[in-house]
Amino acid sequence: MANVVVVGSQWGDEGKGKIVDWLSQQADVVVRFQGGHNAGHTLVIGNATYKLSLLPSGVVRQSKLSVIGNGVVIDPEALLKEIGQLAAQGVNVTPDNLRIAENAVLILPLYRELEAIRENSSARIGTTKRGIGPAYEDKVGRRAIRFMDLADLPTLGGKIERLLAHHNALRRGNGLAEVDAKDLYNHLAALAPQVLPYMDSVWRLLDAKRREGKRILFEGAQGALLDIDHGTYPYVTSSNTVAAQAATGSGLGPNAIDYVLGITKAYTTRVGEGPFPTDQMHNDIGKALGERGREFGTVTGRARRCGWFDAVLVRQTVSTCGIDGIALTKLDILDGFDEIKVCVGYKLDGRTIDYLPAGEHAQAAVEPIYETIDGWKEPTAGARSWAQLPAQAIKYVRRIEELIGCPVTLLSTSPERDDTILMK
Ligand code: 2SA
Ligand code: MG
Repeated sequence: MANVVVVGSQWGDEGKGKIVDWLSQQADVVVRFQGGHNAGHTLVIGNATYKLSLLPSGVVRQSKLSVIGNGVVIDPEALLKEIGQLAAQGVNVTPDNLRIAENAVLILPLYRELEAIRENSSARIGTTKRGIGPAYEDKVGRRAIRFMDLADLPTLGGKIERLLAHHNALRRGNGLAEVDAKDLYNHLAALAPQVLPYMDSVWRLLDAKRREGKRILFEGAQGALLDIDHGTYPYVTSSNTVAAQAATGSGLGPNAIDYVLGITKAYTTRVGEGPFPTDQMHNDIGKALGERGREFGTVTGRARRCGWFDAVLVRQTVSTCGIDGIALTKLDILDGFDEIKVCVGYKLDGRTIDYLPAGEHAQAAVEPIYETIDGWKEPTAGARSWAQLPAQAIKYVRRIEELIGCPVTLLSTSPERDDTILMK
C-alpha cells in the first residue's frame, strides 16, 4: 500500500501512536497534517517509552523523514522542548530527519493566556490549554504569524502590529495587560535561529517524494468526532481531523491518499466536555475500563471518561473519513467482563435513529440502544495471532465489523509494537 492516512475514529486516544509506529516500518515519510502539541502519542519500543505531542511518530526511527505539514499549528518552544527530551532519550531529531512547513501557523504565548481565560468561564470546552484554538482562529482571521515570517525579520514587526491590533483590544476587554509589540518581536527573533533550520516548502518536498515513489504515512491526531466540521461541535478541537485533511494539511491533492486506516478502541473514551452517549463514568463499568485501560491523557494527565463501544458513531466516522479498514485497539481491556454492551442505535424524542444528529442539544439528548454480547474469560492480552484469541472475542470483533460496515484489518492486543495481529 503506497500512501496511508491514519485517523482516530472516536474522540482521540484510540492508540494511534502505536499503530503509526508499526506502519512506519514500511513508510519512507511520516507526516502530521493537523492539530499541534495537543496530541499525545505514546510509543512503547522494547524497554523505552516515548511520549510525543507535536513531532510525527516517525522520529523515533532514524531512517524515516518526519514532516510537519501546513495544517499543523506550531509552538516553537514546545517544539524545541520535545526535540530536547528525545535527545535525552538518545533519539536525534535534526534538520535532516525533520522538515516543517514554512506556511504553518505559530502558536504564540498570548494564545495560552487567552485560552486560560475562556476555559475558566462557563463556556469551557475542556481543552488542552495549549493555545491550539486561538492559533487556528488567527489563521482563519488572516492575522497569524507563520513559520516563514521568522525568516523575514524586517517585515515581522508589521505583522505583529496587525496581530496585536486585534489581540490587545480583546485583552483590554478581558482585563489583561496589553502585549508589547517589541517584546513579542524579541521573543520570536530569539527563537528564529533555533527553529528555522527545519523550515521547508513541504508541498514541494512531498511532491518530489511522490515522484520518487516514496511511501508516505499521514499521522492524524485527536479523532474524527473532534473534527471542527463533523465532530460534536462546539466540543471539538479547532482543526479538521478527518482523513481528507491529510491532503489539505500537507499540500497534496486527494488522489495522494491510497488507503485510510481508522484507529478504533474496543470501547469508547472522551476527555473534556461534550456529549458522550455511552458514557459509564459514574459507575463501576466506567471505573473498571479507566483503570484497566490506564485512561489518562498523555499531554495533560487528565482522566478520560470511559464507556461502551458505540457502533453508531464509528459507522458515521467510517463515512466522514472514508475509512477502508479498522485497526481495533485495547481489546484486552475487555478481557474478563461477564457481558459487554455495544450501542447499535439511539432513541431521540421517541424515535429510533442510526446516526448522531448534528445539533448540540440533540447530541446531548440521544439515548443509546444496547445489544449485549457475552464476554470472555481467557486473556487476549499479548495475542499475536487470530488462533490465540478466545472464540467469544472473535465474535465481538466480527459483530463490530458488521455494525460499522468496515473490516477490522489490524488488531492490537497490547501497547507493545509486536503485539499486533494482521487480520486480512
Ligand atoms: P484543544 O486543546 O483545543 O484541541 O481541545 C479541544 C477538544 O479536543 C480534545 N482533545 C483531545 N482529546 C483527546 N486526546 C487529545 N490529546 C491528548 C492525548 C489529550 C491529553 O492524546 O492524550 O493529554 O489530555 C486531545 N487533544 C484535544 C480536548 O479534550 C477538547 O475536548
Ligand atoms: Mg492521545
